[in-house]
Amino acid sequence: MNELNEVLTGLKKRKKNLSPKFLYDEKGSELFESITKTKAYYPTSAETEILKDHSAEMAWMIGPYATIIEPGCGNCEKIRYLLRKLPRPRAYIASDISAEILHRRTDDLQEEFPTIPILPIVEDFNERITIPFDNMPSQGKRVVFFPGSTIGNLAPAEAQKLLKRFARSVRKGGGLLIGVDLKKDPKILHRAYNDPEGITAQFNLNLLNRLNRDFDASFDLRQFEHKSFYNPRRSRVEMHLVSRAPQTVTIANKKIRFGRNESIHTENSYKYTVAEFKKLAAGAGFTLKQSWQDTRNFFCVYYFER
Ligand code: AVI
Repeated sequence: MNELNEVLTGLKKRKKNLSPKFLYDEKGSELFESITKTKAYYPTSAETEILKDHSAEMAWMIGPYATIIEPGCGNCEKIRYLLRKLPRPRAYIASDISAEILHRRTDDLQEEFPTIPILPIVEDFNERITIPFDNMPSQGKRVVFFPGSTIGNLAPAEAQKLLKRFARSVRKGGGLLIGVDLKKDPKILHRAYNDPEGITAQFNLNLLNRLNRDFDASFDLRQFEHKSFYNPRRSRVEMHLVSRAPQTVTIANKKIRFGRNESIHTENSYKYTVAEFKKLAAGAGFTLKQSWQDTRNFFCVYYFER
């Protein structure tokens, strides 16, 4: 299905929804980066604290000559903590869909780590995970590094499919170092997805700007409101855009009607206890070797092996 049809299909449903991938145009990616710097959005600072404090142990568990694969590396920031501690890594393979940013970030990394081969690959990890020199023999482990609780943006069944793809990529004996947000007091979750500066609201509403630009839509951003809340029954934070009034919007000449308070569901962010995530990963063939949490127990980094 092309993207316009995907958008129209989502908006014609009784419960309107859009894929969270539409949140990340250039402006959306910038806004997401700003979210990670707010005080309210704890996952980034909590995960960074864990990586800073425990990367030596993580590196020791991974061992020498490892090939590290980071699907969707974004700004390639967090891998630095691991690369500083890994004994003689064989390569760091970083993939992302945005070629320009990827090459800029991996050039900087190569300068910082001149002895480690850094290999950028432009691709969408939801479609494939390419490993260069796949058939060359190697001594060390293959390890997928997947921080940021990106796995939480997929429903559990989809998340498990992706974990299975990771398991195939790292082969038997390979590892998975993954950061996943923990269940916690809903008040803390609520604040993280409704930051007082209003950056998450801008991030969510920017999706409508994108539809206006890329799909010839007629959304008036003032007529929609950001709404985000924890749904305890589904163990997820939901993000919605709520229509402030009855209105009709056109997208590529198709009319979409909105009732007052009708919402477009734009993202889910699933939260897991350690036991729940361990079980999800076990279903993909991974065994938990170690896990680390920040001092507030908000976030968890897990090391699994296949
Ligand atoms: C990218 N992802 C892990 C973020 C999250 O927390 O689910 C996206 C996000 N949405 C709103 N704030 C941050």
